[in-house]
Amino acid sequence: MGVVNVTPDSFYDGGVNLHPAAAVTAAQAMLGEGAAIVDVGGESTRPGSLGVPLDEELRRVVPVLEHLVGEPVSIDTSKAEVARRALELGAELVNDVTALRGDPGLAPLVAESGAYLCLMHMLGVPRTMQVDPDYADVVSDVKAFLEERLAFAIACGIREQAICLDPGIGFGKTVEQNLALVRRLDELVAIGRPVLVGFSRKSSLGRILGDPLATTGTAAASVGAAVAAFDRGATILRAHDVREHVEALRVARAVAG
Ligand code: HH2
Repeated sequence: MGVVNVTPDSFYDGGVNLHPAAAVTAAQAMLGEGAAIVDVGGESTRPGSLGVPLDEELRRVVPVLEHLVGEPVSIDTSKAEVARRALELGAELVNDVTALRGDPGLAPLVAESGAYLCLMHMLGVPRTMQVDPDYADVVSDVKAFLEERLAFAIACGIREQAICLDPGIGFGKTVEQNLALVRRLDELVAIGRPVLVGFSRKSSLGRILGDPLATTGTAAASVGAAVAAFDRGATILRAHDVREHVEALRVARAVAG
């Protein structure tokens, strides 16, 4: 899954794809490099972010989606109205970092449209989520949350077969908590739905490599995390550097047989 942030302030690619033409070119390049789908987002959810109003999010993503009609697209939003416009324009998957806790209009929309859905774990809200995140056991807590959200989505009429789950790397987690979620990913895979992991460029990678104040990580570090997640059962890897991830994952898959 290639990442296309149509934002001025995303933690890694903020501003790069704010112009619709740049975002479309980036998305097409990612698909050409082997991404199975591109995840288009108009709101940063980086630590400390405040969110954007509906009209601004629509203004950012709709022109991009209009140019990607016919391509495999995911919409990274927690707003039902943004998802509705994206689905009208052919998006196949709704990637909701609030796991249906944000906008009450989102679940019925996804149910009615038959779209795919990603349910992600986040502790708290982006503005404060990195302030001393605390769990009894991070993996068990995330697993219980994802099981509850999966049951909720199914109760809302969303097809179980259309749902994937995501531990939400960096969303209210320390470096060690992020690592534990990948190390013990098999416990989340055991829920029985495909697992998506998005470690790409996140600050934990830079911190593991020795910079305690890092806000991002290198492409090589991202690939290392993606391959580790793949080895433990992740089947969707959300990545900014698509070519590098596709090449590494092809080899990892060949080794796995
Ligand atoms: N991470 C980000 C955004 N959306 N969605 C899922 N399902 N999983 C993730 O790990 C995930 C996500 C944050 O990364 P990015 O989009 O690059 O940054 P920003 O939120 O600053 O735009």
